[in-house]
Amino acid sequence: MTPTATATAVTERPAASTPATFKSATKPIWCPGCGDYSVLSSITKAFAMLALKPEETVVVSGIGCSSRIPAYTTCYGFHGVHGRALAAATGVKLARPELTVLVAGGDGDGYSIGGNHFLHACRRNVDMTYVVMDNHVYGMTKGQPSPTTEPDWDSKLAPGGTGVRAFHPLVIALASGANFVARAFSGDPNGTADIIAQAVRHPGFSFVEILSPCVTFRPDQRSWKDLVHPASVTVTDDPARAARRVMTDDGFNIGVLYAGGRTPYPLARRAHPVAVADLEAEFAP
Ligand SMILES: Cc1ncc(C[n+]2csc(CCOP(=O)(O)OP(=O)(O)O)c2C)c(N)n1
Ligand code: SF4
Repeated sequence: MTPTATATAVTERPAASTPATFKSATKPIWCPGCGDYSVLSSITKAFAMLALKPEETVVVSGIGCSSRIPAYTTCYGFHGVHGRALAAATGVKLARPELTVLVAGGDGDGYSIGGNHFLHACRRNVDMTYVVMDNHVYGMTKGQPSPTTEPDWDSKLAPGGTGVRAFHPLVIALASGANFVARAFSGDPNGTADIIAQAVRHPGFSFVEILSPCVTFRPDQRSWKDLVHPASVTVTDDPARAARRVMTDDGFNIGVLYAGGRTPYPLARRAHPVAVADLEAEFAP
């Protein structure tokens, strides 16, 4: 073997994964300063921390600025319809239990049109991680209030505010049976990566709510960096205790708030997977 051939063989050996392993060549088109850039970095960092491989990992989303994330990774991806990411991801995980499934999206996608799927995904407790980039607004469609918008947020599209009480995703997740509940902040990419890694490792349905500012339609959210603070309480496995805490905190407590012990939905690999050709034959006219 020539020295050149030896050098080639060494460089071709698969390297340990790094965050860059999971970043695709597609350049994000988010607004400069959008919190979602950091969330993308935290997700790729978490995957590298967990020594995952892109071909063993699936990123599923619906529609929204935040839901563009699958295209920016080298993992398998599914960019589906608005509000249906959790349903698609549940199908992926049941069909291919050996894959790591991460679902990503926004508060509009996940809590409004996808709200019903959110409740039942928590309840089913299928082993996957759901990351919501919550900016309290519909960013992609130019600034309509979302379920987590403050009732008095005054905007051109909702003069004087909606007057409607905000949805509380963490309490809803706890009440519905999510097995891991955490809050993170996009401005703390390392802390967020660590929380996402813990969420992926934890069995069952893990929910990570990430405060991720929309600098274009909610410039006021630039102040979030001064408001967030580490949760002053240790993680609990008691959902009622966790719910009481998050109902009375200021909404800026960052950390893992609940890690439960519910048995995840049983995943069994089909003994005889159905061939795609056979499935197609069933639908043939
Ligand atoms: C069925 C359907 N209804 C409505 C829309 C329009 N739509 C696209 S994105 C979006 C909201 C996005 O907001 P969010 O999920 O919070 O994500 P963000 O853009 O803020 O990251 C809406 C209403 C759609 N694409 N499909
Ligand atoms: S509109 Fe808001 S959420 Fe969408 S890319 Fe711009 S800053 Fe981010």
